[in-house]
Amino acid sequence: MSLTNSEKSIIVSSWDKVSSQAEAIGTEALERLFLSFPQTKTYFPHFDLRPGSAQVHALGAKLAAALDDAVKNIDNLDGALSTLSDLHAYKLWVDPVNFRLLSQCLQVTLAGHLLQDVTAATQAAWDKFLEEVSAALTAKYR
Ligand code: HNI
Repeated sequence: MSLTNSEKSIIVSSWDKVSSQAEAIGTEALERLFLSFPQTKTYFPHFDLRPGSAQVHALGAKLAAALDDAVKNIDNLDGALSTLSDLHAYKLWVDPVNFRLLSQCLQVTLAGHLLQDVTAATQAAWDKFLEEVSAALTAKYR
């Protein structure tokens, strides 16, 4: 189901509050992913996955930049994420179930940065937004 205008404005305003910490958010979310769901590490045999890894930090920064771009193009997620969608489907072959796991880690991480700005409505909007982002990134599998 697509995002309502009110959900879109919640995403834009809450991201605005933490976007200066975007790199840290991306990195922390990946660290949580590898710690909580170790099976996801199989996609990164070529990475140093230890805490504090420069490679994880670099990918976290790219992940955050992609999210920033998605927030800025919230009305055209498919278009904004098309290149990344090709990458994940045709080159990386990431199983779509993993997107749900990363979305959960991103939500916990975001909550740790938004703190008192997290309401039930914020949480629900991010859950839906990340589902839409994941759908755009996995659309090419079908
Ligand atoms: Ni993902 C590379 C964004 C989910 C495994 N991924 C990227 C890059 C971005 C990115 C940006 C860097 C592309 C480049 O260098 O041009 N990935 C995203 C986003 C999501 C996501 C926005 C979901 C919200 N990726 C996942 C998931 C997995 C995943 C769920 C697997 C568990 N991604 C990868 C791998 C790479 C990658 C593997 C390549 C890393 C490398 O540098 O070799």
